[in-house]
Amino acid sequence: MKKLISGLSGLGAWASAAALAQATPGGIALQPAQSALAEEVHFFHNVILMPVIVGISLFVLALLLWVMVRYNARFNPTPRKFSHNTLVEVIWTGVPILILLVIALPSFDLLYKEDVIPDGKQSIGQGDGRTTNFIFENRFEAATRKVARPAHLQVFIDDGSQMRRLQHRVDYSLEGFGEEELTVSLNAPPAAGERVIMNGGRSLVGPNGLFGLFGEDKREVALAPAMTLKVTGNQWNWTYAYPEYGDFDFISNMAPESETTPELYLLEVDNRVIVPVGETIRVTVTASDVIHAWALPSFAIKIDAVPGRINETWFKADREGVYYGQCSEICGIKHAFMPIAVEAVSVQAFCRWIRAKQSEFGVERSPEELAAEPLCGDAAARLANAGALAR
Ligand SMILES: [Cu+2]
Repeated sequence: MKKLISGLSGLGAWASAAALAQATPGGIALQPAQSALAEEVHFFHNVILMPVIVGISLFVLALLLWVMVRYNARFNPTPRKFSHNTLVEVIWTGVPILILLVIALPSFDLLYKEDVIPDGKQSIGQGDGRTTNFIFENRFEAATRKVARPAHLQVFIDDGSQMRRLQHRVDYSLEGFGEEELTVSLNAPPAAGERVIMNGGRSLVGPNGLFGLFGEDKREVALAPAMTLKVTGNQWNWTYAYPEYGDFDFISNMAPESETTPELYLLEVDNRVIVPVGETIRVTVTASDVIHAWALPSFAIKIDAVPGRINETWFKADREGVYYGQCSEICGIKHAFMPIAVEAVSVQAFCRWIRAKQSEFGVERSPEELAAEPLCGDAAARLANAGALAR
């Protein structure tokens, strides 16, 4: 246990973090979804794919039984000899095309969301008890990605302890679509100390409820990545690098059986990947020897790690905790022994961990480089003032 703890020494994170998602003995269902994108994947599976599959299977089974019973030699001694039926042939060609369209359209949408890194952005306004108009800067790298519909802008009030989502037309109105600045006019001014969080972007992830027939519309604007995690598959472990934080890297090996629990054996590692909760993480994936695959079922991520090539995907952990996955491309004799463990912690804890790793690896950072670090830049300044950040 001592060796395991050393990776996170001083953070106390090892023992306290809850396992939120892992493979379980005998499990056949999908692991619980732990991000909006994974929820959307599950929605697609449960509401569209499974009913279609079950329906087709039962229909074909019924046809088979009907043919076997009604048209066997005993019940049908003199069979008819026709070989064509235009109507039936049109139906059995046309209906499968329609079924494929019903499956394909939402699945292309999902593939796009998994593959394309979202570029949503956040503008934050401070309440003072009087101001009702807040500006969302409608500027994106690609002009075509401007917020163009009310659904692409989500407005929240953050009172310091919780975020409350506001409703378009009920709580606020919008002006300036297609322009560089969108004005959010709230019906009631936020109190002093409250913040107005405006998330805008064209990439909406999460189940849409299918017109309210299957639950509520839970789509949220996917924000652009706050940071990048570089993953390299090796025979038989993973290397994780943090390019924006001095590019230190470390190897994550499977924890030996004697140092973990029976439930987590083959899933636990000696050095977990630490990421901030609630932030979009860009993941770049490659390999050093043969093809591996970095897979985290609870985030609906499975992406090949190919030597000489960089693949890219993203995820956002909504809750603090540990998420387990496994290499998912047979890569050699110890393929089953290169698990993945991602631990999502608060931004403050993440930045403390980054600082600890930087000093452990002797990463030299100028004050400017530290200040420019995503998420931790401001925290670094506060660290210098306050000594240490409370978790
Ligand atoms: Cu592998």
